[in-house]
Amino acid sequence: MSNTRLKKRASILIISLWSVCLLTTFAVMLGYQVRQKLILVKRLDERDKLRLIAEAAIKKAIAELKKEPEKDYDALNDKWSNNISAFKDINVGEGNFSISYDFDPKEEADLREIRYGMLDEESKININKSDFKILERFFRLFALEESQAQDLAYAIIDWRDQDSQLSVPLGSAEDSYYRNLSQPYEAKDGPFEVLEEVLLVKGMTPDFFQRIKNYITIYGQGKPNINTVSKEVILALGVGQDLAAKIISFRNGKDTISGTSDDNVFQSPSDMITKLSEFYRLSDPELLELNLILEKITTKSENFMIKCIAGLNKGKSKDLVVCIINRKGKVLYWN
Ligand SMILES: [Ca+2]
Ligand SMILES: [Ca+2]
Repeated sequence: MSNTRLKKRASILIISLWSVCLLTTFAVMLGYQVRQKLILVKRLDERDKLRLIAEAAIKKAIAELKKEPEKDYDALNDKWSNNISAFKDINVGEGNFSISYDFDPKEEADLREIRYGMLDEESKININKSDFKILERFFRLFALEESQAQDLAYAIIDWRDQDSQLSVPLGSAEDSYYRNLSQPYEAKDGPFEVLEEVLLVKGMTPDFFQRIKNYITIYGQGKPNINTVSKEVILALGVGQDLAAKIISFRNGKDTISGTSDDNVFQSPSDMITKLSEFYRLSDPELLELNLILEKITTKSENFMIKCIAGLNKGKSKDLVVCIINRKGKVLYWN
C-alpha cells in the first residue's frame, strides 16, 4: 500500500472517530435538554393541577357563602368565618385545600390560633373611603408619631382625591412631589385598585405596610362591620378604650371567646346602644361616642378574603392563593 493511501485511510479514521465523539456529545446534550424539558412539563403540570384545586376552593367558599341564611348582619360565629368541616383539608381531584387565617380569639396579641374560614374585608379600615380622623387615629395606634400619622393620612387622601390641591400645605403630597422622585410618577387622583398601591404614597414604608396590611382594605362602602372588626379598628373609629372593651366583651359572650355559638351580635348599628345597655352601664361620654359612630358602621359584610393553600396528594408542591370575592360570588382579586 502506498504511503499516500495509508495517510488517506488514517485521515478517514480520525474523521470518523471525531464524528462519533461529536455525535455522542450531541446525543448526551440532547438527552439532558429532553430531561430538563420533561421536568419543566411535570412542574407546569403540577402548577396547572394546583391552579385547578385553588379554583375549586374558591368555588367551594362562594357556595358556603351562598348557603348562609338571609339576615341583616354578619358575625364571626357565622359559618363563612369558622367552619372546620367546610374549609379544612378538603379533598379534590389529585389534591386538597384548606382555607384558613390567623386569628386572635380574645383580642390579646399573644394569643393566636388558626381559624378555618374566610376573612371579612368589612372588618378592616377602608383606605379608599375612611375620613382623615379615622386614618390618623388608626396610624397612631400603630405607633406613628402624631405628625407622621397626620401627614400619612393627608397623603392618602390626596393620593385618592381627584384634584391636585394639597390638603395641607406641608406634609402631604400631590403630583409635584411624586414627579420629583428619582423614579417619577403621578398621584393616582382616583381610588386604590390594589392594596399594595398604598406603598406608592408618600410616608408609607414597606415596614409600616407589613404592620398594618391585615387591618386595611380597598373593598366595600367604607363602613366597618361592628360585629367583625378588631379592637384596633374600633379604636380608630373614635371609641375610647373602655367602651371598645365593652363592645368586644359583649360580642365574645359568656365563654369570652369570639366566633363561638354563645356570641352576641348587633343586628343593626341602631341597636348597639340598647344591647350594650342591657349588659353594661354606659356613661354619658360613652353614649356620645356611640352616637357619633353609628353613621360610620354597618353590621353587614359584602366582601371576603380567601386565603387558600392548595396541595397535591403526591409530592410536596403547594400553592398559596389569596382571593377577594363579593357576596354575589364575583372574584375581585386573585394572587
Ligand atoms: Ca389628588
Ligand atoms: Ca363566644
